[in-house]
Amino acid sequence: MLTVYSEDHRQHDSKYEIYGGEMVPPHEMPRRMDMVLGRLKSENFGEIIEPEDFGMDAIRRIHDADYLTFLETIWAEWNASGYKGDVIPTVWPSRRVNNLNHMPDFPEGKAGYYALSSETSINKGTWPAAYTSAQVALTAYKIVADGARSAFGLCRPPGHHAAADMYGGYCFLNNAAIVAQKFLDDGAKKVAVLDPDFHHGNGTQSIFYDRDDVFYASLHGDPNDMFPHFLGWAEETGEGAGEGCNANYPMPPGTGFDVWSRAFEDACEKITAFGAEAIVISHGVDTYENDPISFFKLKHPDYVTYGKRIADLGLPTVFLMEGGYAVEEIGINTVNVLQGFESGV
Ligand code: OKP
Ligand code: ZN
Repeated sequence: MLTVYSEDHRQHDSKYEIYGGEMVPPHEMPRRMDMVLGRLKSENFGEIIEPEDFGMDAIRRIHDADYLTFLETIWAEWNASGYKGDVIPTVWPSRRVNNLNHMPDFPEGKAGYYALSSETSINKGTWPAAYTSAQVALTAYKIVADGARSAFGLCRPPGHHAAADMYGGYCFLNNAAIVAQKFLDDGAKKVAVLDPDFHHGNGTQSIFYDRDDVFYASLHGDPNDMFPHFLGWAEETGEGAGEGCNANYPMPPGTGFDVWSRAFEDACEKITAFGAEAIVISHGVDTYENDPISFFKLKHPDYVTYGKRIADLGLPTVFLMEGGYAVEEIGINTVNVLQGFESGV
């Protein structure tokens, strides 16, 4: 399997994340990619190639123009306003303060307008890094569209929390949604996005919620106990034409592979019943037992097992990196899934 990767992600390197009332270094850090690259190489997994530049068209199919302009310009505006740090939102439209007919001029207001949450800082290089991350995803797509069974986009920053006009959860552009839409625009009738990342992919769900051409399935920490807290319940099954095309599997703290893999099997069966012609995997490995911000209990071999189950779907498959914060072990778990997949092809 080819891996697509660019060094451009290093430009997204914010200093701080607000976590538990403290300013800490972001859990989503550049070193994550070094660990995945190291494992890909030590396992001789396959060639690692640079992304092509496909421009903005596929990105604009998912994200609103005003939101993209915001991402491109907010750091410079923030900096010009006299603020010294990273862009960190501190005020949001809320239940009683929410006249969205006006976009505030001041950058703090703009950040709050577009932000899901405050842990996601924007620094000078965030936009070029997010742009290239989407190009990494689109290049992985192209490899599969050209006939390969699978490809791995080693994306950073990740994407599944980003909606049409919202960033947060370390995400800016929804790489998985961009690729799913590209499959459709190039002729596929039905595509699935399967999201084993520990967190609910609220962005992907919201982008496709009323549509019957994309099936979204997510296994994640119960919103009662885990970010993003306000989406990801099992009752969310899609709406309108999309009714029945969304499947959420929220699970409680301590969930191990016995329970998790049954939910995974159900998601796989639903995707087969849906009739997907291709699949995008939101490849997060923060389900790992030692992940510092998560609470599932998957172990190294479990990743091989579910990677093989993905292969059994028999679909053209684009893997896109999402989360995983047990940094020293992210490479093992990430590559285990890919090796499990290849053993099942
Ligand atoms: C991104 B991905 C409260 C905690 C926020 C954000 C986690 C984002 C995970 N401020 N935690 O799905 O791995
Ligand atoms: Zn995650």
